[in-house]
Amino acid sequence: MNKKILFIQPSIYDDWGRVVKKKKLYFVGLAYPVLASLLPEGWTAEICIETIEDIPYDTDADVIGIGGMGHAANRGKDIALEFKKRGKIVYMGGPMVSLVPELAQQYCDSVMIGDSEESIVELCHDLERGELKPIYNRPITKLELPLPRYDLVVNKSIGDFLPVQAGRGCPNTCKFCSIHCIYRGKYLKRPIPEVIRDIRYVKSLGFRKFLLIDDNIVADPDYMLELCRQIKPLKMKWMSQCAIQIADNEPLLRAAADSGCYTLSFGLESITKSNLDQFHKSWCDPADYVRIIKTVSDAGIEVASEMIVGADGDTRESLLATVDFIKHTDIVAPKFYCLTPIPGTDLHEEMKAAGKITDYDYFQYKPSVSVLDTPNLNAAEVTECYWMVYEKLYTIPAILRRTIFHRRFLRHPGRTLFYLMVNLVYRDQIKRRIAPNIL
Ligand code: B12
Repeated sequence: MNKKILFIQPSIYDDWGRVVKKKKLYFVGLAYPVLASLLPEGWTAEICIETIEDIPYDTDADVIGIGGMGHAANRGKDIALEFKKRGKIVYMGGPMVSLVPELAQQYCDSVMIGDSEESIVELCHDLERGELKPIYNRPITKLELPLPRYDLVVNKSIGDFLPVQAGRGCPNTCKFCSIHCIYRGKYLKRPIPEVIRDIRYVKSLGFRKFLLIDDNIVADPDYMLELCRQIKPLKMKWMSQCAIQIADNEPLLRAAADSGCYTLSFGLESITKSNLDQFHKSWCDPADYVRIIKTVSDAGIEVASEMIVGADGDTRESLLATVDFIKHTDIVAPKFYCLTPIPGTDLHEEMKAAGKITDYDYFQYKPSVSVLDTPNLNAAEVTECYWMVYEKLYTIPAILRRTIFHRRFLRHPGRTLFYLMVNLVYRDQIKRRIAPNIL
């Protein structure tokens, strides 16, 4: 028996309904290399990344798997329908689909909710017997994985790093976060030797950098410390995202920098304390942000930031103050998202009950368009403020101040030039009204 799965990572639509295409995709997801590594005997896999490749609608694959984070699900559903028209068996999975499985079911034969390591094996066996189930939902309790099938993506037009995962989930309970919603505080860690095995393999493929795609690598500081110790001798460079607590753990911060960590992205969300309280993130104090950012940056790690526009306490003035705040810190790549009531999150329930959601077409939700009326700004005004903040932060003088006119240029010219490039890409996307991301 020879069966084949074609995994498709959909692109997104721009505001004019065109599929966004790029020459190069910098961040490759890990889902498909992991799922492909788990297929039972007799099954082969192919991965198509639509942002950089054409979709082979005339494929000889027996079954099509379609994922897509956030608003990529919207493109994903259209691809699913195209394949259905051609008589293919189509199933969907991934974070957005997991949150609204009933919606996804309208476009495909089967839906996978959450972790799919066990579900994918079950699906293959069911297909062999011709007994596909409409829903697969098998959360995993142990995170032990074979070597991901990086070979299926390395020859594509991708960046100079590959994704590696050490842990999944996050113990924090931020009200807006899909991860809290999917994992409900569950935090799974892989055995460190397994993670090191993956990093060694990434290195053997000729990559000198990796992206640790964990949701919050500092969730277990002892684990992270040991992981950093074991990464150090591999002489790799890496970046990740985590909670700001790392700034107050000097040995951990040093170990991370020593092991090659050169960028950490922090969800700062807001400089208004009441907004953080609204998000169930009261353990963060904006009064401490300047010190935290400086501590991390002084340790030799660049700080990228993720913040939210459209919290209850936001006004035009508070958002202008946010712009000013960022300009006076060492943040090298500031990013923003309109507060979005992702279905399944506590935020969604609260906003729905309060009648503040202006649009329930979930697959259309995107970070650049607000669907929430707030006490001071209506949804359209929030969207306008989102672009205003970006326009003000991504002027050429502001970009140069963050990069080649910043003291970091003398210490780390190579990585500063990389961030100059990232900032210019973001600037271009802002001009074209595409939410900044080096996809
Ligand atoms: C790396 C990453 C990115 C990279 C891109 C990676 C890529 N090209 O795929 C970048 C930085 C570009 C990015 C962008 C965005 N991201 Co992102 N990203 C991640 C991150 C950190 C890791 C993804 C990953 O590889 N995980 C590891 C794999 C193994 O896990 P997984 O993807 O969940 O897959 C498992 C299951 O979900 C399932 N599965 C996944 N896909 C599929 C597909 C099929 C067919 C099946 C059957 C199963 C299945 O099987 C896997 C194994 O169990 C996740 C957080 C996370 N923990 O996943 C956020 C995350 C996926 N991103 C998120 C968001 C919101 C975005 C953005 C919208 C942010 C923005 N404003 O720009 C954009 C959207 C970009 C787009 N759609 O084009 C949200 C998704 C929310 C949602 N409801 O869908 C997440 C969950 C972060 C969060 N805390 O909320 N992202």
